Amino acid sequence: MQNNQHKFDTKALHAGIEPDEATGAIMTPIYQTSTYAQPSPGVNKGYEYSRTQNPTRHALEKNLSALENGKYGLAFGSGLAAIDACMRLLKRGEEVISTNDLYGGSYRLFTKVHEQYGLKFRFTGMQNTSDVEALINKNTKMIWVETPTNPTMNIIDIEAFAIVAKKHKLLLVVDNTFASPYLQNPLDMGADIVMHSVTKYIGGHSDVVMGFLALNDDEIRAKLAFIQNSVGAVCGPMDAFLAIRGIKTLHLRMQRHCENGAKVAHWLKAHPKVDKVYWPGFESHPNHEVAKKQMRDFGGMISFSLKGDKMENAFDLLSRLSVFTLAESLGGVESLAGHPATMTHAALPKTEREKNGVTDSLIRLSVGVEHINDLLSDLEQAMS
Ligand code: P1T
Repeated sequence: MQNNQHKFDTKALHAGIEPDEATGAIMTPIYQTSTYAQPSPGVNKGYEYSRTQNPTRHALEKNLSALENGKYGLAFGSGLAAIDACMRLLKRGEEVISTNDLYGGSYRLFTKVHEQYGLKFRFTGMQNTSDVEALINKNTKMIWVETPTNPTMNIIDIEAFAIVAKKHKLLLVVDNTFASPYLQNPLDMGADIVMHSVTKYIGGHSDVVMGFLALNDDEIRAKLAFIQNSVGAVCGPMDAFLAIRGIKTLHLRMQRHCENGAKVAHWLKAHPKVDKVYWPGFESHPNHEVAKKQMRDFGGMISFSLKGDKMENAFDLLSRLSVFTLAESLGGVESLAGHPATMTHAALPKTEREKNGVTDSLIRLSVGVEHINDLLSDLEQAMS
């Protein structure tokens, strides 16, 4: 069923997914093959070698690009592999302006890998377009936006930066991992490429590491497919199958993530031991209006700090949790808690992370789909 005019919930199940031609199997088969028989040289059924094309991966790419309202999709071996492919669109000496509050692994890839090969990264808050415009020079080629940001949940105005990018002929790439395509579709707001760590909400079951790019431009698609095939940054067919299966319930899971997220955020805000709560659904959030404009709901990611900002208090709380699991990652059905300063954002120098609010007591929650009463009681007992 290819009809991309369907609503999100219908597309999640059906876009790009056809019953198997050979058997009628409803579920896309796992084409666990590296190669394909050719009747004669140069004659094939569209598949030659699985680094270049694989039918299970292809079905996932069609499905997920439809959810981002994109013409094309490319699935990678991880979120970072997808980000890396975007950077390989650029040449030595060219520059990227990126939000300064972003996943620590993205920061590490930019500063420790791509700077070595001659790319230059300029980091800024991205709360105003004028701060970004002040950094644009003749070498600037890309604006890298992550929104909501990891872990302090800043919201960046995608439409406003799409206008800046068009004006200066820059590529606008949006890391949409925290929102998922259910909450936000950056291509509709003028972004050139949308990037996902499929590992998170899209896969949804903490059983796959995968990345994804969706886009509309034919030329950029050809360049990215060339890079992906040349570098070999592809996901395997089994993982593509698991992602397809996960996506079938993305809309249902996201509804509960948002519902539980709102309740946990309000509960934390009222707690006497909690200092700051970072969640874009609060009217007091500095970018609440932008969040309302570009997101359909506010998601299940929340960060909070403790009064006194002591690392040992954060560690103590984290070790007492039992329904929330202390672990890296996010977006799975089960609730996770993390300590960004020593876990996901350990790659950032202390001064940099503290400037962005990643203080010693900051705790990040990925609120799952369990019963809300169990989540709140768990937090209550861990706090006391
Ligand atoms: O882990 P991987 O699939 O390679 O995705 C990297 C990535 C990219 N962008 C964002 C916003 C992310 O949050 C991540 C991965 N993040 C974690 C593992 C984490 O716990 O924050």
